Amino acid sequence: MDIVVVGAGSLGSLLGGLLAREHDVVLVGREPHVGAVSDGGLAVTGLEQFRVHPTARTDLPAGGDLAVVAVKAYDTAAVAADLADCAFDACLSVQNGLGNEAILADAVDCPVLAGTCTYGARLASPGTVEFTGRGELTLGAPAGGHSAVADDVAGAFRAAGVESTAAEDMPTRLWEKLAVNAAINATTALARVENGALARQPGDGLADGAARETARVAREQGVDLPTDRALSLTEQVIRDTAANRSSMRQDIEAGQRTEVDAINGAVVDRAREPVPVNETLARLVRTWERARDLR
Ligand code: KPL
Repeated sequence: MDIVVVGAGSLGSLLGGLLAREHDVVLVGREPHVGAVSDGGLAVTGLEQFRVHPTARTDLPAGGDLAVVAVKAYDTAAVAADLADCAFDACLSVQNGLGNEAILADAVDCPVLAGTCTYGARLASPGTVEFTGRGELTLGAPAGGHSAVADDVAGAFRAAGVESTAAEDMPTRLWEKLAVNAAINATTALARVENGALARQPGDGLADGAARETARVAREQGVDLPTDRALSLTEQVIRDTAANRSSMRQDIEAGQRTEVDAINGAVVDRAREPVPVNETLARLVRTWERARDLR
């Protein structure tokens, strides 16, 4: 398969590296990472160690079989506008937050799949991505139901050793992932702790509060997400990624804008009743971003 990974950050680079073992991969990203990959290939370190030689570039190619969109949520609209001029057979979002697929689907002329990915990765240096957590990729039609395209894409990912499942209940999966991200990302970023530190907080901690509120808003939106399920998934991810730095903590430590609008902000925007924990987390992170002129 000809696969273009749009967004060669930590997750995009890891997925691109894993997929390049089986498929023709183009990684679209920024300098100096792109130059390093072009010159010496992409080194994957950590849980698996290998080097692959995907094509790396800073602009989109004309098309391909699949575009995997892995850019930060605040860049989705810009990438969607660029993808509108390309010819892809399918597009898959593996981004954090809600609403990315709708933005893509408005712009492109091919099926758009939603994906949730729990693989852990860290860009160690230009040309090197550290594989920090073995997870899984779940993908399917954003509104739910069976998708033959999702079956094909999941099969292509599995052929490259990426644990992947085509799912028919993506709305629930997306809200489950949102609850986990709402709980973990801002709290670990603001407190500058590894994900595992949240396991040592009392049951009424901030992370739990954010997950509870997110489950309630999901139900308000007609998605069946029991509070217990949101809490147990959050606990499980905290355990599975205990040593990892969340993507929002990585953003803050790199002095970059975060995805808070698409995570805690998305919960606040969709809530019918007050969501004070998500609101406070979103405000604190936005205060940090404004102080650095990042928004
Ligand atoms: O997806 C993540 C992220 O960091 O964005 C979690 C699941 C919180 C793992 O770190």
